[in-house]
Amino acid sequence: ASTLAAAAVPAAAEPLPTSDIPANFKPSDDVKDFTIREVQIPMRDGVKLHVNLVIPKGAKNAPIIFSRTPYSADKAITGLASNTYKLALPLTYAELADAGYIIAVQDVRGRFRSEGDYVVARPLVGPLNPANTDHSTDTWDSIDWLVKNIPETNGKVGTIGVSYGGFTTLMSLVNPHPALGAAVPINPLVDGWIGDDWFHNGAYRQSFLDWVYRMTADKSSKYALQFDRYDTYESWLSAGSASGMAKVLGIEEFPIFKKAAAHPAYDEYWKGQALDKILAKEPLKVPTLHVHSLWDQEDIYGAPAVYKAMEAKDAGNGGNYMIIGPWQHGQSNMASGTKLGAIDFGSNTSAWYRSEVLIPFFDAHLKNNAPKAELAPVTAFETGANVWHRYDRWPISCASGCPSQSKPIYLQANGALGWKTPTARAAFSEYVSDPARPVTYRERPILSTYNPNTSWGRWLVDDQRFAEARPDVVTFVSEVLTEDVRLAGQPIAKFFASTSGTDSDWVVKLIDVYPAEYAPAPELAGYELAISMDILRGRYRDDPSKPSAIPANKVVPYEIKLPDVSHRFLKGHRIMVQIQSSWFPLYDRNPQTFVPNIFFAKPEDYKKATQRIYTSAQYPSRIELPLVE
Ligand code: PG9
Repeated sequence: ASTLAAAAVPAAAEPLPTSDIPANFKPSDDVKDFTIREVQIPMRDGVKLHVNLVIPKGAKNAPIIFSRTPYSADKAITGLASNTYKLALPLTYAELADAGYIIAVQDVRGRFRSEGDYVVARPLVGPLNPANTDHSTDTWDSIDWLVKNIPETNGKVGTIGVSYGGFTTLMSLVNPHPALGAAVPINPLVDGWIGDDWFHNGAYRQSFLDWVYRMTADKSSKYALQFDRYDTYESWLSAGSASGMAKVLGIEEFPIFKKAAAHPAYDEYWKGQALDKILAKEPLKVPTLHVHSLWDQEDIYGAPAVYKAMEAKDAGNGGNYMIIGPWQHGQSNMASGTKLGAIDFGSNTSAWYRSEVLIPFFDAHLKNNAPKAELAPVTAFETGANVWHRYDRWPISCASGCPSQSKPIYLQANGALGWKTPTARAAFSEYVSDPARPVTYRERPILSTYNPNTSWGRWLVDDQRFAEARPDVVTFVSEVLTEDVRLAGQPIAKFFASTSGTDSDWVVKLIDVYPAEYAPAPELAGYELAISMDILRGRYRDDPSKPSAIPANKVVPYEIKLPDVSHRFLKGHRIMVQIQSSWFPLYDRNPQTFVPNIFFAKPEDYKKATQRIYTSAQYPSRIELPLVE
């Protein structure tokens, strides 16, 4: 007993510590397969930008993969405490580190640990940016520093990023640093007015107020938006207009909201920063792999648009590539690509793209003595058939100048859809669009975009039967197909419509209707899978830069260029088109009365309207389908 008692009492010579936290401790890197180096890189104006570097142990002559993000360079290397980069890094970075690359992630100017002012998607120096730095100069200065200060590198850099990061990746191509050897813009923001994050053909994507709040209320996204309802449908309806909601949220003075509200039309503010237009003027110096997602709920316009713009500069097929996959926004690089919502692709399409296309592409252009990558100029997954195709161009089918020619499918009387030109003398389908009961873009409840339970990323593959059932949605459907119908390119809706109002939105959806009995997946019987859909704000029908009232009760022609498709309607399926006049609350409501600026429409401006979609010989409404014979 006396020995035990002696052991329990600390030796008198050792005083109890005043703190359990050691004064100097550095975690051992010995057990890790990477080291982290944090650097502050000075830009030409003295502002320092923060970079986290993940360097595989023993790296020598390693190329650098460089990303620039507004969403936190620290969060981009999430599992710092792990011992292997496989656990420490998100999917793509882990695979690239495993393939021998150094990963460098930078906080863009003014966000998180970088100094300077943050301007959302800061335009290039010029009329829209009075400063003397932009993403092009910041990338140039960073790459210059990295290749001179990281001893483990071979001096070659590749840029990569998703969405906003896709935008910064494209910016790296403007006056590129000579060490930039390859770029992979994924689902980039390219044109915020035509078809990416902020508007689609003039209709405002008000759900993005969520993003505005999170990204510009402070430097580090401390504040998350709280709506007063779980089902935000109610919140949006009672707020009235987009500016009404901005007021409710207390963000109507946020500069990025004010800029959108001050530029509702496609004016120089939007044209001057559209990256497809900008890159069309640049020489193609850096091999680029554009990554496009067919069901991209945020930036469905950007990748094919900028691919097409740069293709004009790629006469010798020197380096403009695209891959098109069956993905939601970012799914190619951040998640499994086996399924999207209820739709199964039969294999992990995103893992395949990363191992067979992405890494070989970077290797070929960035590694010393690497073999050439045997990549097709365009690699496209064909949904419906679930197969990959190697193409030497895109699109495969169009009105003229493509290997195949597009073909119209006509909206017919009595809700039919077919290849024959309509013969009816006077025919139309009619519905009443009531702004007090707008058509929702998905079934309620509609959660805020960044609600932790949101399935926002999957909404483009939602079953459209809920919409078909509404009296304010008109539907046209083909006979059951007796053979496959293959599409590869851009469908264009050309239709004739009238409204009793003086302004109107038009939403057109191209849908694959599954067979009434479907043995491969019985729960998908009758599923209405939209493969391409978009909205047009009617006031911009003639000129996106100059809105004009729609003449009430007159037949007016409209055209909507729908998102690109790579799809096979299988034998036994049917082709469907749905048309409606609201897509709420993702898009703000059109008051259906012409007002100077819809952001500031008053409650009394919102009026019911009677809409007619014409299906006659005189007014043959149709979708030009990029048919591959
Ligand atoms: N689509 C997002 C975004 C980019 C640019 C501006 C606003 C939003 C994104 O995922 O980064």
